[in-house]
Amino acid sequence: MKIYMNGKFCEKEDAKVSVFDHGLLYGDGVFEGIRAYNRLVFKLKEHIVRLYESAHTIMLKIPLTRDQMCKAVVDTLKANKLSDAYIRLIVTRGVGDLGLDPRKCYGKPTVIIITDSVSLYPEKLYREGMEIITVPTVRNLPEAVNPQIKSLNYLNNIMAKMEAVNAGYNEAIMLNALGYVSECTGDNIFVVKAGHLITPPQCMGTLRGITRDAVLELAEKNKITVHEHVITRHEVYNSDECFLTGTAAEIIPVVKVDGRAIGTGKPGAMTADLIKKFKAITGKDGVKY
Ligand code: PXG
Repeated sequence: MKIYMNGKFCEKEDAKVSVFDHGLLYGDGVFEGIRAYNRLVFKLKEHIVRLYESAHTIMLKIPLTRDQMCKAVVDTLKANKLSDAYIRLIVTRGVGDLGLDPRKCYGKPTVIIITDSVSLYPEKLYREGMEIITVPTVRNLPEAVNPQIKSLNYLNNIMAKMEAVNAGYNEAIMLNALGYVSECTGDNIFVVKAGHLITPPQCMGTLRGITRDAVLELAEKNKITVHEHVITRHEVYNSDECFLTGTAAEIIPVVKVDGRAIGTGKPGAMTADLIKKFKAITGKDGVKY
């Protein structure tokens, strides 16, 4: 396996960062998770835009232009001869000293690109739907660490993930500090009610997921009415269908939330249709390599 590290390729065993890297010391950095299907990188430009926007907010100057970064992603896929892959793009503040001060990193961020196989939820969950719960850990306040920043500091989500796993579930709903549904630990959430598609807006502390955007685009093309508005657990429990979206998970049906069956308790028709339509675009849209 060839890993891209600061402009060079190295073997997995040699792909190491310094113990003084502020990505390790403080989670000071940003990342993206991207997919390639059949030699097409899905929504590459959108992921690169989100990466650079996250970096801009934390005042991290990435030492490559956006075009150079796209090329580095493609070069890494080619070097690994992968036609289908999960791509992890990481940019840290770089090597500094033991203080917080990012100026000590001397403007030399660490850029890493890892390409690997994707780890999906078990196939059975896509067929039968998954059961999720709401967990106590709430989403970060936008005025503290804004959830739009895809930063290397994922403790908020990891705490929520642990609560889900400890209770025997794969994924969990995180509420925001006001108690409204925000998203899941690594996926966005949608519900279907009376033929309309509903998902929480970004102001709920919801990451603007690339898969979420792709589903909204698909809905628009297929004349499905979409509402981005506040939802409570009550709306989720009483929805006709529910599903999650994410780069790794794609679209996965949810059939039970906090012990309440959603709709018929089976994956819904609109969810199945969107899964089909989503699969069709991943096989044909994207940056070719
Ligand atoms: N919300 C959060 C908090 C995420 O981290 C998504 C939604 C989905 O966004 P995209 O753009 O992928 O449609 C994410 C991204 C994991 C894992 O191991 C998940 C993500 C990132 C890194 C790891 O579950 N999800």
